[in-house]
Amino acid sequence: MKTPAHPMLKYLKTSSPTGDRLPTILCPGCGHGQVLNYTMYAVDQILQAEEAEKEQFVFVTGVGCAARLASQYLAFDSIWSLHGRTPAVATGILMGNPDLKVIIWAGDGDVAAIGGNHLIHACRRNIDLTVICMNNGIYGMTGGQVAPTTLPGTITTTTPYRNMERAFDLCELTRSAGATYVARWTTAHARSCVRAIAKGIRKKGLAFIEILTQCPTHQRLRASEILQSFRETTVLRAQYDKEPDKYKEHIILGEFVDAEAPEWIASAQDIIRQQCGVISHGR
Ligand SMILES: Cc1ncc(C[n+]2csc(CCOP(=O)(O)OP(=O)(O)O)c2C)c(N)n1
Repeated sequence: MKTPAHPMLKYLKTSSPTGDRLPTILCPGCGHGQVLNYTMYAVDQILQAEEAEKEQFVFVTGVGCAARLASQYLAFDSIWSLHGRTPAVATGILMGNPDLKVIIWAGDGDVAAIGGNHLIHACRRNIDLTVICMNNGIYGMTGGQVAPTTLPGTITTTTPYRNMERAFDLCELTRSAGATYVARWTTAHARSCVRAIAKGIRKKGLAFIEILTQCPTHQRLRASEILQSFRETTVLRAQYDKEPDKYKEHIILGEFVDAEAPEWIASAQDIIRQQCGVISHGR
């Protein structure tokens, strides 16, 4: 019997500039492919509900394994842009056409190390972007080096004796910088990821969704072992709030912000309208 095609294949290109669309360049067991899948399910929900058209979606990526997912594989408008500069490129796209649904797919190194400054200012301005950070806790593409998200004590290729630095809590960082939707899940929480991404896309403002992903190649563990550890080392926010002492070593998952605040592009458009009376953004 013929295996039915995966329902999200309809959103992938039938061929890529480098040849066949599949398999992807990702290593076996990499969690980034799961994030691609979860994002497509969220986009599919929005398209099925006729809340947006396919042509309104634009994917922006920088550099890294996570960044390779969009232009090579997606049958959506996309741009493979500059390392860490995705919020700046995405802001330009939205200024040109504020009706677009702009989604950034970024690695933790991309958006929190070289791009950390761009990220916090995009949050502060509350720009209508959905930033999906695939956090594998290292620089995957360049060989597993330590990142600002690497947990203390972790052995990486550049911290062979152990990482002595503290890690950024990206949800705390983006919350305090002004993002109006912030959530954290892992690749082991498929439905929650899809729900959070769909909510982020619907949010008029900056949505930051951190998804902890596995890198079996550099973490030197099987994907199944890392997924199991995601279940064991994390706790839902509601549970943590009830028993904070019990879960003080755990990573907290859930929604941290779901708020409303003036959105930067809309405010800029208001000023242009007041000053010039007309706005044309090419539609
Ligand atoms: C300006 C610049 N600096 C550094 C690099 C080298 N570099 C390529 S990808 C990368 C980080 C990738 O890590 P991450 O963003 O976490 O993505 P992953 O590969 O883990 O998905 C770095 C430092 C580069 N390509 N360009």
